[in-house]
Amino acid sequence: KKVLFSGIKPSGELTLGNYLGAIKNWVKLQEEYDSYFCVVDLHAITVKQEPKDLRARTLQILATYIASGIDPDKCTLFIQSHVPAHSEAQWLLNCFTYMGELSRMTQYKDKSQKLGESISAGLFNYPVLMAADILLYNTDLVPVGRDQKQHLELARDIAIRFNNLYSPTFKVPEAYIPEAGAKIMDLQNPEKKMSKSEDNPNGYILINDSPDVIRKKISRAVTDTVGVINYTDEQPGIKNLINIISAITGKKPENIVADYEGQGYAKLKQDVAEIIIEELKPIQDEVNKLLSDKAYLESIYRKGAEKANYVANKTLRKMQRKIGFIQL
Ligand code: AQP
Repeated sequence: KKVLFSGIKPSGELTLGNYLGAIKNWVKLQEEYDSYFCVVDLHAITVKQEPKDLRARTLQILATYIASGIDPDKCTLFIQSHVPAHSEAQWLLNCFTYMGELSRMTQYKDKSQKLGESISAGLFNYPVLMAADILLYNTDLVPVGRDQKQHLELARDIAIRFNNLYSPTFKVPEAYIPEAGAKIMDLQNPEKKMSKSEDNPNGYILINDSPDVIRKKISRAVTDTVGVINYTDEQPGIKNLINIISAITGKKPENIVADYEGQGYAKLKQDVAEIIIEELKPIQDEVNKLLSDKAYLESIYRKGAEKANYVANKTLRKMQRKIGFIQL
């Protein structure tokens, strides 16, 4: 079986973007691949985190994976910091990555603009840690939203560079960017992707939002003055709502447009809200159930850590040997 790796960072509550761009697709892919799904807590601390919240969210994300249909018996579910090889491999790979490459990453540029002087070195190095995550498991495929494509390309470049410098060590991973849900946009600013660390809560739907909150946020979503439902870049707000329906129902955007011929934005918004509520309700109920059984969650991440440590340490030892470290 080919290997698949992906993860989400516990830097905020999960959004509909994380769900449609990542988790929902993993559920399908797990049948076909030897899958590793990680909660990437080391990535989360690249920006300031409250320890109590970080702990709670880490478990919540793990529970959301399972509640969404990721099967712990088929996949390896683990927490990144339980596998120290990630941090160590990152150091090694740092020495094969150029400052110039990292400073060209758009996510870094966006976030550093927002944070100014107080940006951490960790945020700058973030893509190297992501490369380590992926390369340690001999990953073939990395399902990500479109926003992560550039980071994945860097991981490929680093792998190829290391392989050429020493000898074939890493499998060179491919990105898998599913069309539906590839990029869900901010409801208040549909030129920007929906993000869990966005300040304005009206911009995102949380997986955990109540039906009333979902209805309110969708009804306030920014649209346009055209007044006709089309699927076009000229109407990014409407396009985003259509994309959300498409990602949830599997319907093609052009068929959704046809369904709404002659109808107004209010009807479209009402329907989007109900479709989201119906999709999220069973997940919310299951997450709550899982979170009340901490012993079960612990058994899952312990089992996951054991398998992940075994595989990751093997790759790490290989890297150390090739670099020229004396091994114990
Ligand atoms: N808006 C989105 N549309 C589609 N996919 C998305 N993803 C994130 N936002 C969208 C996908 O979710 C996965 C996990 O992402 P992450 O948490 O590791 O980092 P991120 O991409 O930086 O996510 P956020 O929500 O924007 O977090 P913050 O605000 O903390 O930076 C990835 O597969 C990503 O593509």
